[in-house]
Amino acid sequence: MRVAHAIVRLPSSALADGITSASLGAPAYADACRQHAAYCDALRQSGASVTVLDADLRHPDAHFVEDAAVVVGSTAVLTRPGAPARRDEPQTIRDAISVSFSRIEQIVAPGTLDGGDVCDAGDRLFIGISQRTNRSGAEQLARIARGAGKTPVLVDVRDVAGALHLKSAMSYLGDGNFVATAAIAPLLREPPERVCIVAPGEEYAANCVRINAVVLVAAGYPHLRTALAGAGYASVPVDVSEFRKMDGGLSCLSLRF
Ligand code: CIR
Repeated sequence: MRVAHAIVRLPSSALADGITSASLGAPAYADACRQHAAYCDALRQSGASVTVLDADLRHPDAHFVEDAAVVVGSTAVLTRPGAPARRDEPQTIRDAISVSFSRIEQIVAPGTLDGGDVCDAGDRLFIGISQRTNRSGAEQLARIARGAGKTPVLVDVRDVAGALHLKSAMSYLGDGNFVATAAIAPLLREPPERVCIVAPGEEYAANCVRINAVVLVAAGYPHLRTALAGAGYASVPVDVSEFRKMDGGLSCLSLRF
């Protein structure tokens, strides 16, 4: 699918106050800003126009915009994040989304859903049930997916090591091909030749993003880049190490459509 646009949000100077389970130290704001700017450049160089929203000082995780909204065909869905501290973030992105989408749906209580648990794979929409997304939220999104002509595939990732979200451990490259960690791959039920399993130690890189002709990959994971090249995909490394300290992956820094 062609990616024409991306919405991002500048990092909050309070980003270190966000939620994290990582023990990698506190992120440095200046470094995070530099990495974020380079990330935006990579999106632009891949052919996307980028809308940059102001930092949100009230929500230290709000630059992880992917969690606040999901695009399903021509519908945008405002989520209901599973972490109470992030619950108001979708409303802060509504105006930016309204510029591009006339049809906006909303996940409602008791449902919770984080966009990081949603992986668009063409005619299928993978939806993770996770620490953040519950069954009600997943089923609400599944109904919207069916209405958009997509088949929802629910995947329970609560026992998958290292998977805060579904997409912490897998990505869709297009053309029927996936990247996944060894832990999540069996749950996807895809033909093995369709799944590039990341090397041990490169699990973080399973969260990558295909943008038109290239795949953006977290910097520092050479085995995955070699595997992608072997499968015919050009890749571009993007350093997101400051965001990793807050459990963020490469995909969660943008909402793409
Ligand atoms: C959180 O725990 O919600 C944030 N600190 C990280 C969210 C990362 N989102 C994502 O991978 N989709």
